[in-house]
Amino acid sequence: MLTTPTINEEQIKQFKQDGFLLIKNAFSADDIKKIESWATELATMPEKSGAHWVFHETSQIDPDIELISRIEKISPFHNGFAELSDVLKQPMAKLFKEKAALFKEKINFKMPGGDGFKPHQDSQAGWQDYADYFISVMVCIDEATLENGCLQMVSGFQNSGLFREWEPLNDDDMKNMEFINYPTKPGDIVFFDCYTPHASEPNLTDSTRRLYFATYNKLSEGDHLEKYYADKFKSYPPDIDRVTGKEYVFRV
Ligand SMILES: O=C(O)CCC(=O)C(=O)O
Repeated sequence: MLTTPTINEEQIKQFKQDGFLLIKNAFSADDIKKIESWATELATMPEKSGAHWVFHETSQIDPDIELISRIEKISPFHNGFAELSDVLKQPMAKLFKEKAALFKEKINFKMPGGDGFKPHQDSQAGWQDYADYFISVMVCIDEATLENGCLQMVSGFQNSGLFREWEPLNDDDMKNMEFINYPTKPGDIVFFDCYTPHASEPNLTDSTRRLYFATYNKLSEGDHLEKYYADKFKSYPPDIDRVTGKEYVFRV
């Protein structure tokens, strides 16, 4: 069994103040060894329609190389990640002050040559069609550094509301924002509010940087995971389900 990460009143205060919270060594070395082996296993599981969702990208270093960019919708198909997304509900419930429901989850693989993420708020991706508020938690699987594209977070903008839907932040939005690098080690976790601006750089090193992200809403706002993925399937299905010749555009 995995350890359940704990969160104290001081940390809850810090989360409310900054819009995010880094907890170092939230998972032990043994736990992270398990999580790492699950992520490796997941990447070798056959891609098939109706299972976990695998997305690929072209390497920023060598355009002839195709990489796994991310795998989504994991818990329904993997007992280990089902356990992980379940234990994370407890600290989430402390932040929500009520029970949490899993909304979505993914591992961003950021293999060597994997692209970065433009500055954005997560809710810009149409999330408010499902619930008013979400919190995500990142679990660091491989060390994330300045060189391989660690998270960059902006403090204190979580109460600014949504800048706009379906487009990342622009220069005007960001004129008063300071993006700070948050390098993390395996076992560290970061909670962040769906309005907290964040970004990351590409991975131009020769090793993979995997981060697991699980997003939750308040249970009183419903269980939306199946509906969210059914809706997303129509506009941005996993690569295995794509129609040849049709263009699919990643937004935000
Ligand atoms: O994996 C990363 O580097 C950042 C991920 C991110 O910002 C996102 O998925 O919204």
